[in-house]
Amino acid sequence: MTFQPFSAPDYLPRPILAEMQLSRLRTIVSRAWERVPLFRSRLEERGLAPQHIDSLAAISRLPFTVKTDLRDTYPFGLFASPMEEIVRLHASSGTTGKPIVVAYTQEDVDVWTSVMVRSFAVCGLHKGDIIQNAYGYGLFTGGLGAHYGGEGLGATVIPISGGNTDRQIMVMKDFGVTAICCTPSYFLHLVERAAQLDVDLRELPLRAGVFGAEPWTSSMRKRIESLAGITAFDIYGLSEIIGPGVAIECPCQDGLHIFEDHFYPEIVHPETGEVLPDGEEGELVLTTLSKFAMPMIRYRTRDITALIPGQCACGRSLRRMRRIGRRSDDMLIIRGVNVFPSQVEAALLEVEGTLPHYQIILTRAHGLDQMEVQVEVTPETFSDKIGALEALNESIADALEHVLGLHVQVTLVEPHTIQRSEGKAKRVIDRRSQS
Ligand code: DLL
Repeated sequence: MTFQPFSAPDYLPRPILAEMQLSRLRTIVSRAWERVPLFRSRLEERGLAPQHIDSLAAISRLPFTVKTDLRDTYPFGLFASPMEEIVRLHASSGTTGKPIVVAYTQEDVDVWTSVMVRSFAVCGLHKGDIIQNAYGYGLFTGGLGAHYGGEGLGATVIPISGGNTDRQIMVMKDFGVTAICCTPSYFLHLVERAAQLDVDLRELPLRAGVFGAEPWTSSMRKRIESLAGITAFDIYGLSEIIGPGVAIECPCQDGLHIFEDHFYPEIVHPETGEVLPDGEEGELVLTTLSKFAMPMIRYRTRDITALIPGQCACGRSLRRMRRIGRRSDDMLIIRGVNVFPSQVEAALLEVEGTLPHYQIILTRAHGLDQMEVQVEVTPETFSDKIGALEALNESIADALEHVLGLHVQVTLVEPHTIQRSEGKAKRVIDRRSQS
């Protein structure tokens, strides 16, 4: 593989990288202090000011930022740039009906593009590659993030977005696609559909997949790689930090390299918040070192991982994290869409004739996550005519689709059929690993 100049920061000697991180950290803390009232007041409560950040270790004195901070300041309360300097907004689902909103200046979009370019380069992609971008375009960061990265690399990008699997397969075949980006579960679905259509992906020029936005396992990777004859790379990111491009797997497939020149990682104990040493599993906390429009300081991702000690065999100096297997909160990721059980509850409360007893059942069919919502109806409704029940079913499905942005199967059940719990209700039954 030829060395790409834009990949140079991947190989910075650690002391130089640390110097760069500290100088960027100081700038970003000062910026947040000057421009984000919530951050300033939290610092003041602790008797801290930007000048106290005199070493990288001092970061652990700074307060955490959590998802509810974004919700509580919805939509623009954490912005550190005036709207005239903001060139892009994205959004992702929160725990209530309102999404969380994230902002980018032109410089931020350029940083995002550069980390995506570097991510693709790590996966061995280059000018001349034809990238089928099947991440959703829109408020979700996957589509545009991968799009700009692919173009920035000089590759040819096909902005096909998600869905319409038969067309995806036709395009992949007819356009000579060499790399694809989408969620791993969607790709597995695509592989299975291709088999039904008698298309053998192993005979196509496709050689790499850049998969992320949801947890997946190494057994899923093996399956994908052998069925499609490709190398499958794990890409990680989140809207609050930038989108995809926070970390990427290299061909050693032994953890994801974090772009530490832009994102400073820590692992903390999910309950106590205490910083844990390398190798220990905990919650990933990220600080953006270069984002202007919306600096995120010590953001609690809720993603559980560990920083891997030692250097990678690929020679990059960037530290690695283990792939994300789970989250510490209850956020579900269904076909790449973030879903919170509380959103389902909120939607059901709006529909008359239902009881607040429901259960979410997750299964996997043909590689795709399926979500069924079982809802108890009131005894009055249950004794109604079939037509009335059908109408109710439809209005629940519509309400859920409106809130979640996802079509789910709704099953109405008799009162008292859903098991009650003495403690917390078990809202989610996840059978995905059994299917
Ligand atoms: O999912 C950004 C993204 C797009 C990443 C495309 C990779 C590819 P959000 O919608 O804000 O952003 O969701 C972020 O998704 O906190 C993780 O829980 C989960 N997630 C993202 N990538 C991975 C991954 C995008 N590779 C949330 N493995 C994160 C496991 C992932 N979970």
